[in-house]
Amino acid sequence: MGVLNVTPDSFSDGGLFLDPDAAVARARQLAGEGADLIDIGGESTRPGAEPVAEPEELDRVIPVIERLAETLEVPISIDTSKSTVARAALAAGASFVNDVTALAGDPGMAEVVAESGAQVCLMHMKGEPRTMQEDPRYDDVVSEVRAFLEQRLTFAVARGIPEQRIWLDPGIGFGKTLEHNLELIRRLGELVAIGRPVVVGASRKRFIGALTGRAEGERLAGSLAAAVIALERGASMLRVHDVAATRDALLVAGATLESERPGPLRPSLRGGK
Ligand code: HH2
Repeated sequence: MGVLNVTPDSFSDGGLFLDPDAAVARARQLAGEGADLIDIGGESTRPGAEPVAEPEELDRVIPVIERLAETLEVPISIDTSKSTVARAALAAGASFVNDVTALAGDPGMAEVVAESGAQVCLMHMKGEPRTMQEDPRYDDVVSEVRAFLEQRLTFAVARGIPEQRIWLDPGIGFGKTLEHNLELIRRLGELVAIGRPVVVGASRKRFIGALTGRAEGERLAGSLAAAVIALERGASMLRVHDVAATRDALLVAGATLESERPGPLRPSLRGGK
């Protein structure tokens, strides 16, 4: 999953792709580098981020999706927690909804996903972006995240979204300390055991900066280490900014692991199954 933030303030690519021409070119570049899905977002969820009003979010993402939908050879994901934005994005050609609130942020979201036939990623977050990094605490982070994801999965299915269309994500960096993030990746198998494919978004995140002392743009090597371990622990999709390098790392790691154990769950991004 290649990240495309059409925002002025995202933590690593904020301001770079706010111009629709630049955003469209970036999406094509990510697809050319080997992304299987392009995740387009118009609202930053970095720690401390302020919410974006719906008209502004629509203005940022819809023109880009409209221009890409007909020509891009890979599916498009809309990274939003607003049902109106998801509905418009799906109408414009997206086929995947990446909701960092796991359908809990907007009461209309489950229905939009259910009716459209789109796939959906349900992510764990403790609190909300503005305040989530203020001393997050868990008894056992993996058990809590697992219980939350199971509960949101049950909710989504009860609201008419077939289980086969649902992906789960521990939400690296969303209300988690460095240790919480490392433990979630280390014990990812406990989340894979829920039985749905797991997405991991560790790319360029703050915990990598905390370990390496590097700024956002210099965290590729650390991000690749996290991606490879996540793959080895059963992740099915990695949400990343640096697609070409990640693809190579995953190809080599995947080929090396292949003979040892069955590959991770690889659901198709195209047929909804
Ligand atoms: N991380 C971010 C945003 N959306 N979605 C999923 N499913 N998983 C993630 O880990 C995740 C996500 C934050 O990263 P980014 O989009 O690069 O930054 P920002 O939120 O500042 O736009």
